Amino acid sequence: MFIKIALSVLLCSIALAAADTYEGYKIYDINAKNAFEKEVLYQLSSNTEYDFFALPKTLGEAARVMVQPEDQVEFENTLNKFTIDFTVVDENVGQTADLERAQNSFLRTVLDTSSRVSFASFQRYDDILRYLDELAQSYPSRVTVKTIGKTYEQRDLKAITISNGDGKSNKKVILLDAGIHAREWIAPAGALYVIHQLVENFSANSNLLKDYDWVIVPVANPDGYEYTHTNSRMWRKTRKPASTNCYGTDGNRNFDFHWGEVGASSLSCSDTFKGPTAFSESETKVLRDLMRSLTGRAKMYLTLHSYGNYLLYPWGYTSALPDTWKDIDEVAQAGAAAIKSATGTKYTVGSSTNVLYAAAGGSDDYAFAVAKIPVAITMELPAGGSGFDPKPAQIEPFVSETWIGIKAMAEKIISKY
Ligand code: 0X9
Ligand code: ZN
Repeated sequence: MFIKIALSVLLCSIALAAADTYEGYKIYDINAKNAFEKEVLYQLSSNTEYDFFALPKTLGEAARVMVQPEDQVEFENTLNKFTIDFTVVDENVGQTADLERAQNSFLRTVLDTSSRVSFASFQRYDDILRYLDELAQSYPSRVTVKTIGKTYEQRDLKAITISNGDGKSNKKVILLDAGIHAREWIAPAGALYVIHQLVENFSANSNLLKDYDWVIVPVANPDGYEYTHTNSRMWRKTRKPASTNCYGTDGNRNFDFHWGEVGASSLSCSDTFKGPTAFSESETKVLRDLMRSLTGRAKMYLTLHSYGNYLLYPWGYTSALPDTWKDIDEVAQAGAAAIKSATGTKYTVGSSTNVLYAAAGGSDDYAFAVAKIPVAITMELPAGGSGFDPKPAQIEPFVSETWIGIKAMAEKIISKY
């Protein structure tokens, strides 16, 4: 009896350790050839053990899913049974994550320390806060950094406000955040690049700051972000315990607008757990309060995620469109067109439900419907590596391309509002 319990405790802790390290996890690309095969994938995606990174609606675009070792045989058998084609794009996610972690920390220590921020490696949360504080010190007339709240693990959540220093208050605002989802590392890097451009390349971008201030939260889920650096590369949620066995809530299912109605899980272990109540997480409460404090002034809310090259707008909870969808679409189309003509990269533009999937409780729907910000857009940056892990050398090209799109959207906003 004792041996049996000890053995099951041991197996359970091995499984938990593997979950953290992703030892033996595989990532599959699956090409559904027809509607039936797509339907099989939709059915599989309701199994919370399968982590679907991408499940595009369009036929011809591959789905991508991460599967733990103990489920791989059954998973492959199911695909084989229906003759659905798949390829393994990562044979061992744990090994890849270890290698990439070592490469990234090596690059962080050896690369150019002459400039204030580097886009040659992914930054830790401390580095990011240090950069914000340095900017506030060096450009006191144009930059203020405020602690807007605390995370569950008591980290400071910070927002940087960037102005042109003309001393005028209560200007219109562009509100931007990134990193609601911990593993989407390119998103905070993109927000840092926006900050870098607006502050350190002010003269080239002063048109974006004439009648508008920018308020930016570059890492909206710092506990999760740090956890992906130290423990578990593919972590998505916050870090507050959600039940005896499971941690974290999906911040982008936790906002109180049609909360939990669709595309969100009630299971605390799921990656899309909606939380025990709406705004159960201090991180989402802080974003809520920031949005609401800017009602009337904020004309655009832009939230950076990855991946898939999408510019998404409300609604995420229904396939219906808001009355003013054409105004939002015009802004998003301007971003997509600017990127297309600069680099050739294609972004898909549309409502979340119609081009991606229905998921209620997102920050974009809340910003639009409750905080009354007339343009709310989720920008899904490009995939790198197996999706969430661009190579360090890809950061600069990705974030400078993203900036081209953001700048074009901001210019459109400035001309319209
Ligand atoms: O599912 C999400 O939260 C977003 N995609 S991600 O791959 N970054 O997780 C899309 C959110 C779109 N907005 C809403 N559904 N409200
Ligand atoms: Zn995301």
